[in-house]
Amino acid sequence: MKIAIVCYPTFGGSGVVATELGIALANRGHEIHFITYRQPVRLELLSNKIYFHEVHVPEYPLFHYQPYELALSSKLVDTIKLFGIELLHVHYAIPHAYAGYMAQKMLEEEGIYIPMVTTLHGTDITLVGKHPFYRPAVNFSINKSDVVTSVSHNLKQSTLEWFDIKKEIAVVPNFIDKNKYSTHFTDCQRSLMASEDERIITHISNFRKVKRIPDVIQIFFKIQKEIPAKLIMVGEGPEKEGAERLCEELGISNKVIFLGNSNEIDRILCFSDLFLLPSQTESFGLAALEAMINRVAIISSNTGGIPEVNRHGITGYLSDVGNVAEMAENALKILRTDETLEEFKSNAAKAAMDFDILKVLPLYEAIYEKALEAR
Ligand code: GMT
Repeated sequence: MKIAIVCYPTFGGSGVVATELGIALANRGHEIHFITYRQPVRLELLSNKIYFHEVHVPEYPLFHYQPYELALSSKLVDTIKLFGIELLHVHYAIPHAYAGYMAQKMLEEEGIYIPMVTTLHGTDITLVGKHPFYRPAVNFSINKSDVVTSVSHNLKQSTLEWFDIKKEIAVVPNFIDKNKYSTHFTDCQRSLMASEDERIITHISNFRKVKRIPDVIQIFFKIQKEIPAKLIMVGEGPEKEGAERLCEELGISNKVIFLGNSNEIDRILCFSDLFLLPSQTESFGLAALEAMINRVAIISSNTGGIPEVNRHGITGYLSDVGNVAEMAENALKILRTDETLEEFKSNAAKAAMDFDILKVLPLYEAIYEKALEAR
């Protein structure tokens, strides 16, 4: 199949899923065309099966806001025609599903019919999409998609609650490619980060408010009072500066390492013992799944789709949002002895295999085939 994928090219989970999906589909022989404003961060190699088409938005002083949707839908029309693309898969409803629908309509004028699959990722529904300013457009473009998928049962439920959806929503969970993580980092460079007796705790995100970064710091503050430990913070975002200040105030700056954005998540996770994800909401929690496949136990909130990934008492523990005291206690339960830690680590890696790419990819392929037949 010739498939166009539209996504955000940044470090966010939806962009990562879209990129990994495209690469995996290309490995199975499909021709993949990424169409977005920058080359996706996890897309390193282009080939005769993987193309990248950049959307340019010319600056014009008349425009207070540059019209990205317009440029994207025009680019979709041109690229779909030029390469004979058969199917469009957009990740994140805003504005991708909206622009995709416009492209479909323009192509129809020329007798070209191309189905659109829309994958909902979370914040496009739970935070941004349901805002009254966007709701009608999001509602419209979801209903106009040929197929709608959601990355968790919880997100499907939220979408049905907040929008007036007339379409069936298929749940296709996020996935993990074990081969990408089969640990070839034997010494894991653990010694660069911590001493032998210290546990390594990690948090990876885009440092937005929804991630509850101060909770991450407070949980760690309680942990390090009881056992030797280091905290590694990976990512960039608006809450980072405040987090650095909080570490200083709490007197733990020497135990917290802020690494910034990284393309080498697996190198970092390979020496991590515990992953903290105390988010306010999380449609799935891809970062937790990536930690799990790297044998890292999870302490998380019990919100959104996280309980579909992290299993209480098995791969880690879940607590109510904001309950940092319980999260720290549970973390200590896992971290105190090598035996318990090892058990949680190995459970996490096993459970992550439920989301093996080999199980999930055929679900998308079946959806594509059905969408093509229906057009
Ligand atoms: O977590 C973010 O803020 C980024 C966001 C995105 O759209 O890139 O992530 C969402 O999609 C991921 C991939 O499906 C999910 O794993 C995240 O849980 C979801 N984030 C939220 O729901 C907050």
